[in-house]
Amino acid sequence: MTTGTLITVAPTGAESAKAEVPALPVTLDELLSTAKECEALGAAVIHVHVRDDEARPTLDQGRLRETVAALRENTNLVVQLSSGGAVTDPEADRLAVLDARPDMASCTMGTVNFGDDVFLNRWGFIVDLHTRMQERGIVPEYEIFDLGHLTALQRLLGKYGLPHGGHVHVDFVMGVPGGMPGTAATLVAAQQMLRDLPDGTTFSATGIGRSTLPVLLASLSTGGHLRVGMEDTVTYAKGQPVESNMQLVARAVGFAQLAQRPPLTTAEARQLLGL
Ligand code: KMH
Ligand code: ZN
Repeated sequence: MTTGTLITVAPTGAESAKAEVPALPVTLDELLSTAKECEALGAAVIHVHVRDDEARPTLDQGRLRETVAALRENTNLVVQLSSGGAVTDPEADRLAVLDARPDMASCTMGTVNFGDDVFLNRWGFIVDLHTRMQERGIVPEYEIFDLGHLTALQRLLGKYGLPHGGHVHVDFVMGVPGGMPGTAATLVAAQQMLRDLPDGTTFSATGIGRSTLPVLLASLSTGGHLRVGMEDTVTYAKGQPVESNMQLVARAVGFAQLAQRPPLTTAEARQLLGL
């Protein structure tokens, strides 16, 4: 049965520079006002990367804790911290993200070329993330950058069991240079592979850059959910920079409503995700 649409906003990421993308929310105040406005529009989950005073990506524990607390105080959004960080972040710091006790954290299911860089995710590190989240009652979102990452997820769940809450939710991050392409055909192929995962597994999808709209439309039409935001997309249309995360969330909500799959509330999102 097709449900409403879970909309996740990923407002900041670790890749864009504030100097080049002035609308990027990088301070706690900017993040909070973005979060509140995106929630009012229909987002239910926020995928968070934090920045330091110079707007550089950081995994500083104090900042992560302060951000989780402030989002909880000011919104009902499901708070998902990135354990991916930036490609330069050491494993120990990425694992320590879980100490900030978010509702959810990302868990990338394998290594992928990431433009000119490598986003390294060793098997042993994935196991540590998964099992530590089980112990701490944090719900993972399994990030899938390539089709083989789904096979790794099947292996992970087979060996180490279901995540906290028992529900499996994956996010297809498509169109990264070095990962799977952001096309409808690839999304359908990825979706077919979900058959090898536990019944009821849900997926959201996001397309980087110019693959944003094809992936969004393909996900909606195949029963998937949506992730949007300036982590993934800084161009709204050809030659038109994104003005704000709200602009991207509003567009996603509009498409979801047209598809007769309106946004899930934050309470419905918690139920879906097993929180
Ligand atoms: N910044 C990328 C290297 C995640 O948040 O878990 C990794 C990333 C995935 O954004
Ligand atoms: Zn991220």
